[in-house]
Amino acid sequence: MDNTQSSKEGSLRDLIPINHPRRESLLIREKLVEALKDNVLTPSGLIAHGRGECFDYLFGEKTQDFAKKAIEAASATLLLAKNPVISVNGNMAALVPKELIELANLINAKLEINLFYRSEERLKAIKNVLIKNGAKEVLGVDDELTTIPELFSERRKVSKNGIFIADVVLLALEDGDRTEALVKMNKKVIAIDLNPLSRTSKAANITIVDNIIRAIPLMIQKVNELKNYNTGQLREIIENYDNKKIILDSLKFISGRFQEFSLSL
Ligand code: PTJ
Repeated sequence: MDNTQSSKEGSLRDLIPINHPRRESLLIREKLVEALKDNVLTPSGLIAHGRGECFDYLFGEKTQDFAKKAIEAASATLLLAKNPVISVNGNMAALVPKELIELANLINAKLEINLFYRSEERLKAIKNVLIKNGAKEVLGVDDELTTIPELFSERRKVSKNGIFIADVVLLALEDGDRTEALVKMNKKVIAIDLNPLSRTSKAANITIVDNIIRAIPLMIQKVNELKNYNTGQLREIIENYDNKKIILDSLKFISGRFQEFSLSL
């Protein structure tokens, strides 16, 4: 790509009118397009985002109660974890790099890059983004790797000191197989996924049906609120949490939205 072309594309953001009703959403798309040019995002990451946008539209682009409850249980789980790991992929690094690092610092979690479309180029680009945003250590790139049993995608490659020994793994925009494999390895999986029907959402121990753009900052807020709770109080939050009910609530919300739309016609 020559310089003229890239500077022309760089100004696409300026084409979005300030008062456009979908401005925020369009600016997020531009962020992803930039990340694609920098090799942080894989082309399929754009498609995955589009699927997410569709669900987010149904949720009114707001964090609904079922997500707030999951965020509370997730925050309590992360605070009680001995070896928490935040698994980072291209979309997460493109959209919430600073917030991921802030959350990792708060809960003393490791950051590990784990990609479906794994390549040396992307690993380096994503690591650079995390380091630029303040990460001290990023696993999954230059450290010793091992493999998750019974998993055949590139996501099977995990850090020996990270996901492999983690007791709690926070992940997002996942394809399902790895979540199922991690749960089989007795790890607690917290998944952020706007699609409550996905295999990831079904397999995770805690499913946050929300956009990572809102969910990660809300988790930072919640962890700050819960960090003074004692172990008993945190355990109580987790014991009272029912993931199946949360997913059902999100499905009920979607059907309610369809009814609302049809009544408004
Ligand atoms: O690991 P990488 O970077 O090589 O990229 C892998 C992708 C993201 C391409 C891969 O995991 C993939 O194809 O994902 P899927 O199967 O499309 O699943 C992505 C899920 O994330 C879908 O259920 C979307 O609804 C959901 N999603 C998309 N954008 C967001 C989201 N969930 C939360 N926040 C979002 N912003």
